[in-house]
Amino acid sequence: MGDCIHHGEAHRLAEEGSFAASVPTLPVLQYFPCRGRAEPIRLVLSYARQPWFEPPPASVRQICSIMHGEFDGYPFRQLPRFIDDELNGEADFVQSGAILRHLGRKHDLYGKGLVEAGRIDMVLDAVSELRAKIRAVVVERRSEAAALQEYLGGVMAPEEELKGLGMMGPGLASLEYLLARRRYSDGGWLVGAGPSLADFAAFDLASIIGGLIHVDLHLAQSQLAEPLRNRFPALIAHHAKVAELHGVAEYLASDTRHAALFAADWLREHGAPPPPA
Ligand SMILES: N[C@@H](CCC(=O)N[C@@H](CS)C(=O)NCC(=O)O)C(=O)O
Repeated sequence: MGDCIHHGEAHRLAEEGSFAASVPTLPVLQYFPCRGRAEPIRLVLSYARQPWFEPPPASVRQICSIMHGEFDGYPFRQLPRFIDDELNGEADFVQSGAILRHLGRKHDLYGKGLVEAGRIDMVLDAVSELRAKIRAVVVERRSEAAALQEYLGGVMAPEEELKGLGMMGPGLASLEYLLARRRYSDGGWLVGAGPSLADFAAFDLASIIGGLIHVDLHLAQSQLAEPLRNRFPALIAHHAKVAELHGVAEYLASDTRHAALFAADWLREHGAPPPPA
């Protein structure tokens, strides 16, 4: 598929060999060496057969230091940042949702017409809220038993139970409902006749919760995997369908995919050097 996929021990670096020559023509994705908020972006790039470049971890530490002391390129002081290789360098974005939507518009993954685009936005925002809920369990509450139980009884409650709960916002049953009832798609996708941004975002969420692709299962993920499979069969089938897409399947099987789930883990371990004086 291209330079974003490699098989071997180390990731290739900008400074090395023939890859160096190709870097100026590749879009750059600045992020931590983990899946995190960049993963749906990587999935979309893979599906679009668009190779990309990611700075190596040592450079990411430097980038963190710059981003904390410099608004230029980092107006909101966080990653991911995505610099497209086209559009005269004007397409230089932060905010994971903005980057994803840019790629959706560019690669025709944002539905057909205003109605589908609006539905895709609905799903993207709901997935973003659901992502915050699993992150709170795994990162903030360190997968403690009480947090997992609350999550299983709330966010992971089956449809009929969820309807009777006081929990605010979406549960996984909300996505299950859209898929199982073919609410916005007859083709097994979330919205429309083919894959869209909504599918890549939902795929990533299910991967986080169920540890469905990699073997690097955190305790939390392994405890949630079984109920995920039993309670949300349409979401599981959808996950398998996205995993089989050309480009995506190659990316998932490659060494390019980071094992770590959340940026917070990397940041805790490696931190950032202080901003330049
Ligand atoms: N709303 C932003 C949030 C970005 C965000 O939370 N970035 C975190 C990593 S996932 C970060 O850069 N943390 C390092 C820091 O704040 O210094 C987005 O979606 O891009």
